[in-house]
Amino acid sequence: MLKNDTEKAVLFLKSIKKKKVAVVSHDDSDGSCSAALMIRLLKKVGTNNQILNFSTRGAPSISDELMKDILSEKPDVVITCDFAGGLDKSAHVFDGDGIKCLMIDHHVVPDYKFPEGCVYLNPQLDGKTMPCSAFIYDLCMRITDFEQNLWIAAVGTIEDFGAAERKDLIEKCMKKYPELFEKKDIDNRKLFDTTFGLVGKIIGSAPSWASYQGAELATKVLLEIDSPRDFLDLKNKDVKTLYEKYEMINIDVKKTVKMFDEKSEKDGHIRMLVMSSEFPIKSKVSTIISAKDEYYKDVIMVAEENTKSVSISLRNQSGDFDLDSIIRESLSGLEGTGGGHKKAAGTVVSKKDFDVFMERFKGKVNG
Ligand SMILES: [Mn+2]
Repeated sequence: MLKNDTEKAVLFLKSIKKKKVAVVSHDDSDGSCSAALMIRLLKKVGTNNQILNFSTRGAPSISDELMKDILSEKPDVVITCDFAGGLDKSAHVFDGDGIKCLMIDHHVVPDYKFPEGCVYLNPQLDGKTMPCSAFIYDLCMRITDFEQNLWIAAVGTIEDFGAAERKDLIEKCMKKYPELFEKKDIDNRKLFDTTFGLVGKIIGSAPSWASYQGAELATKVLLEIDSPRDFLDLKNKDVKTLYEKYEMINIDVKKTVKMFDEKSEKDGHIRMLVMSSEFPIKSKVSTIISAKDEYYKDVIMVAEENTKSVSISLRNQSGDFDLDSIIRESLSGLEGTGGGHKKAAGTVVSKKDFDVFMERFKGKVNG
């Protein structure tokens, strides 16, 4: 049985000195914020460390290619943040190379078999759900005075739809930067539309135009800038680039959301649109759609056809359906991968198995 050993994690982090550290994070906002917090902690409490950031590459796991790139840097320590796929397998690879591992995630905990000595933390092991950046912020606060980085945790929390889970953190951030919150409302959907919410939107759009390198740039920016006010004045060259691209992608996202309103097909509780864009905007689009009142109870599916597969982003805001398990069950024996959270998940299914997958999925949702 896995258990959270926070003390062990604290000791692990405090003992990193004169080491080469690879921080590997999910290629989304919560991942970039988690990595930035982790690196800021290591810079504050560590001495003479060399720290690298790697982002996952389209899948929430360490792909063979990414593993090769990490190992070629010969790190002493690897810290993973905010992704769950095959974590224990990756840990065994690192362990075999004599690399020490700390793995922090907040997704559903699979039946992991970690090597001895690998430290794994997940709020779900304590029966709690919250974004990874909020969880990492708490961990950092146990180690040092870390409050100046609260805004980064708040950005990741809002982007991961976790405001209700971490009301305390968001309210503190509101008190610190009152002028950036036009509405003092804890409703996550309203938080997106505040000036503060724009920071996360800009950070979150980076992987859409530059995939994992975009996520790595987002982390870099969060290390260069010390407050949301400095971020939003766009004086930093990288932030300016991020902002200009964000605006471009936003046009495509708005178009697709409108298309969903007009052209999506309804089948029982399911509402689906097949879209196409030069940017990977599916999950952004499905998040926006599921936040609308009229789709609250629906299972939203935003799909895109690739050469050999169909990839789908799924949302169910009401929580009536456990998307993570419905997807996993529907994929059983088929060529495809997928999963995520109860209310937000994704899958990539081989074209030859797509019809079978959809039939099973509809059966489970519509009964
Ligand atoms: Mn994430």
